Amino acid sequence: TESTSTPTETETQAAAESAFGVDLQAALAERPRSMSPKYFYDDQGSRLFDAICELPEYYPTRTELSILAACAGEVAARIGPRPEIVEFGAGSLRKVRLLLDAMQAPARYLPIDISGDYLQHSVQALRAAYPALEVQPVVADYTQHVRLPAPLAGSGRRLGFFPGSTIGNFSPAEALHFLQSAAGLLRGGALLLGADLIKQPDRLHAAYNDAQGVTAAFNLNLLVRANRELGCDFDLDAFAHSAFYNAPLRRIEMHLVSLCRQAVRLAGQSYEFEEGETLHTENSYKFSIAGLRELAQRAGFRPGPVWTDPERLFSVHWLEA
Ligand code: AVI
Repeated sequence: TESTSTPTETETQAAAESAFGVDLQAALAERPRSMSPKYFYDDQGSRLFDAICELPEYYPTRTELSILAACAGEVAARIGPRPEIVEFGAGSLRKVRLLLDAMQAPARYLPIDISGDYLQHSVQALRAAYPALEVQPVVADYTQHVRLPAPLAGSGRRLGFFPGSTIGNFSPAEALHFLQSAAGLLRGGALLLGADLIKQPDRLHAAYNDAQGVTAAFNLNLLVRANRELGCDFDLDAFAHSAFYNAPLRRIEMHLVSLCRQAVRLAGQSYEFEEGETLHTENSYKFSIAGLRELAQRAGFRPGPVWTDPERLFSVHWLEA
């Protein structure tokens, strides 16, 4: 039977004990309040993110695609024949297809993603488009320790792929930790890493405050999700999207701002918001090319070529593991 739209008390209690519920309770109890951006990506959040990538103001996706189209041949030559491609996340089929099309007989594609459903979708699409390619999904949280299957007999080097500047959503310590584990996983191969660059604040501001309000809907969807999954009572009209560039910290910050003094319920507890108080929902760090290379080096990579666009909005880095 289908569940009704109003959850029972037991269902709400169970939901409150989920990772999302536990983390939201902790966030509401602390000051300042902050949540991990990973909770944006339920079905609706993933759809909204796809819509963000199409927005005129959101330059990273189309810029990175143009860089990848231009450098794919050189990437293929560098990694050599029969490579195995390991993608961290599985949300960028268009991007990995640019690489696969340029490769000399890629041996295997290993997308690592925490969402089994999303992985299945990517896997099916790629199998249909590349019948000769072995596609082996790995359901795991790539921010934690991951074990990869042994290399296929006769395969060449491993190429890690982490596009989209998702590295910018990690804290500096998390980014270093991620790169250290990636260097371990890819030893003898390389990582192709996409990173958004520091630029004029107004350009950054526009990318996270689009005219159509899609980024605002993406941010507020966190509260929609909390209401649906955890039985919270966030008043969606009493919170507003706020995104700004914090120049000294080189990051876009996204917050949900309380527009009045109000209380919100979660799992039998009430949490007060003052007018103007925020729930910090995301950081999106921006990098200098030199800063990113230095970080990669500290993590155990040997930085190689960097490709960028004529406006120097975005960068793609070759990091030898
Ligand atoms: C997924 N990530 C790299 C995006 C970013 O730009 O930090 C998420 C996003 N947040 C708001 N717009 C897009």
